[in-house]
Amino acid sequence: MTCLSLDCCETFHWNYVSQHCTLLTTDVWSSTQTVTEISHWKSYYKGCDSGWLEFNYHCYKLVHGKISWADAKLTCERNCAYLTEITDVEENDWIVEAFLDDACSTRSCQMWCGGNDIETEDLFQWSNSKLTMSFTNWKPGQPRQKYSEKAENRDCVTLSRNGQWENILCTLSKRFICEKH
Ligand SMILES: [Ca+2]
Ligand SMILES: [Ca+2]
Repeated sequence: MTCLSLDCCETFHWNYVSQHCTLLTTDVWSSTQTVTEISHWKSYYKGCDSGWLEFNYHCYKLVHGKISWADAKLTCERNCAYLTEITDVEENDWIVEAFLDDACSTRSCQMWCGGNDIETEDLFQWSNSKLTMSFTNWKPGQPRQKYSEKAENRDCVTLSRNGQWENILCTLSKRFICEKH
């Protein structure tokens, strides 16, 4: 089915009489293939593309090229995804275990996530949803540095191997994690 080969397709309707499908972008999720069946339509959840790992109906991918936060954001968007938004401790722990534990050889290794205070200094939000952070896991002393003028220049958030977050210069080059759905 062509729906399955479309990168941005999340869920779709398949009419098994007329043999055509319609893309959906609803938030109706199921880990099983068939969600509902109404008249001649069946709804499907596509699941994660190969190379992406699934957690709580979201798909994640570590991208290894080290680039700036803005370029990382753009790269995720080109894959119909966004820089990962970490909304609770379970998601934070899972990302560390799934990606950083293996990919990091040093304790100081860190990767971009979607957190930033680019729009308003000291107001940290997620780039895709624009939501203000509720759950946070800052490294002690973060997100403000000892000298406030330093904090003003540091607007982008990384996740470190130990699970803690750090607010650093957005122009630094880091690997990053994209999230979908
Ligand atoms: Ca998330
Ligand atoms: Ca800042």
